[in-house]
Amino acid sequence: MINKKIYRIIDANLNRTAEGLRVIEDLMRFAFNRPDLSAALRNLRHSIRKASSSMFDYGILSRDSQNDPGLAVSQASKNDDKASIRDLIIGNFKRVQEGLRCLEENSKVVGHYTVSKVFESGRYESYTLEKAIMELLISENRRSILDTDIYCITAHDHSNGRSNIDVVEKMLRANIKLVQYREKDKTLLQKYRECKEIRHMTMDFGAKFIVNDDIELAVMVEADGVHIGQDDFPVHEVRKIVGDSIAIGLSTHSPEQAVAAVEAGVDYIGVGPIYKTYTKKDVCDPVGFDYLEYVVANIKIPFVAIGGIKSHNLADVVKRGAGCVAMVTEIVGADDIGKKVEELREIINQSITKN
Ligand code: 3NM
Repeated sequence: MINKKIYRIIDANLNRTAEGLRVIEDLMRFAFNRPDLSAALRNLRHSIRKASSSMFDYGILSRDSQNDPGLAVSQASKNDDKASIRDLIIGNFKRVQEGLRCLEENSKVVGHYTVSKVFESGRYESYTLEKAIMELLISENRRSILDTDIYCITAHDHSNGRSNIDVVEKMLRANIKLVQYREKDKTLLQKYRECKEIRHMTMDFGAKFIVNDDIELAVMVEADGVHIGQDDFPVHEVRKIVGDSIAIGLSTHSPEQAVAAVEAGVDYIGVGPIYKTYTKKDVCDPVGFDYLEYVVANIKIPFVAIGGIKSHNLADVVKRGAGCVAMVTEIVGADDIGKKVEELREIINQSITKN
């Protein structure tokens, strides 16, 4: 006689496992554009279906969905509320792993010992996939640092006598969501103190904070990112110090440097100088639109256009595909930073719609 109670559990967990895998599989396929991970999840789903085919009929015949007390419990509970894609992925991996464990244990009871081993190896495979996908999410989160229109950078010398703190506060009040601290001529202690304060301010306003050049300072003040140049330490060494959650940005000035930056694993690149700039010492001649257009067409990681960008030429840069634009003097040197940001945003919005 078949053990209906156990087969009912097997049926429920086959569905739980396959459905959980399908949710993550579709996210990898449609939201993350990762056919490799989507295929790995699909293969796992199929291998479980195939291995369990001999139990499938008994499982369905033992099903009694109408009288499953689990539905009423689930409908009445908010434990499965998902606030983000990350929650969705974590929740569904747990569902898959719990499902596979139930399958593994229960299939032994009904004499399917060999099949139980397939469920066990599937569970281990799901742990590996979970790790790969969590790494992907962490890297996507770092890259999302440029998901904004204007990237503001400090420069005390160009701020009309105002302090960096004063300038940053005005930026944040203008709804700027990304600020880089860049100061070449201050002591480490001065920089540390200013960065500490700016970190608190950016947190309060829900903005991201990047520290220029100084890797240790970025770690100390728990910045969201560090921005380095071509002559700074190699990216893999910087990664060792900043860990997995801090984004690394790198200034680039040519297609070769862009390709190398992607290979080195940076999270975003600076593309410039688009126009002549006097703000950065020792920077190369303007790279113009050729390099910007190359990046738009060929580089798959986020980028920010920089160098000599002002109200009068901003539209040309945006129309050529720059989704995020960095400006130093145009913003820190403005008499009214709030008004300047508003004006720049209007230009950006008009240029995007006219694209
Ligand atoms: N990096 P402004 S150009 C900090 O091309 C910086 O990598 C550049 O200042 C690069 O907006 C630059 O005042 C200075 O021209 C940009």
